[in-house]
Amino acid sequence: MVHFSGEEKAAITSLWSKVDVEEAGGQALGRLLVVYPWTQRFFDNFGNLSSSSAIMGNPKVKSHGKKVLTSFGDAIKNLDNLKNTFAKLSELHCDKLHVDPENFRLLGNVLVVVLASHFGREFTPDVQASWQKLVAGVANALAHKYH
Ligand code: HNI
Repeated sequence: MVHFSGEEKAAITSLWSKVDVEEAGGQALGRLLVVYPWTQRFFDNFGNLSSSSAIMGNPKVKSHGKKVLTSFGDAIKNLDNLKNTFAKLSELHCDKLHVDPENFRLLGNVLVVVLASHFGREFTPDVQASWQKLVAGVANALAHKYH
């Protein structure tokens, strides 16, 4: 199980307090769909995904991205307990949605890119390392119930 030091927790929480969840969530999910187009097949009810500008401007992508990133906020409140926190969502993504867990890792990495481009020099190597650990922890927790 991942363990976060006090410094890592502080780095994660302090950046998180400045994240615009709607904006960053929409960017992260949108970029996932653009950069890894095979992920679009899970969202065939989202309407127009025919080009990168259609994807980035799609209101369903934005609102679902916000939902996903809001759920990351629960991770940040439960850094010592990610597995239990994501147990229900793991079951949902496995049994109902059939999302390959590799996609959780892709989304986590895209989120790190979005944060880096938004925060620039404030996103220091130490802050990045803490966030990489977080997104890996969330991806593992979401994959935990797969069988
Ligand atoms: Ni995901 C629904 C959280 C990654 C495909 N997802 C949700 C919901 C949450 C959520 C919260 C809403 C659940 C509900 O309605 O009860 N998803 C997360 C988190 C990650 C993630 C925290 C982080 C890595 N989901 C992904 C990925 C994919 C994905 C990578 C596909 C590539 N998720 C879905 C789909 C739904 C979904 C599909 C249902 C969407 C809908 O409403 O039709």
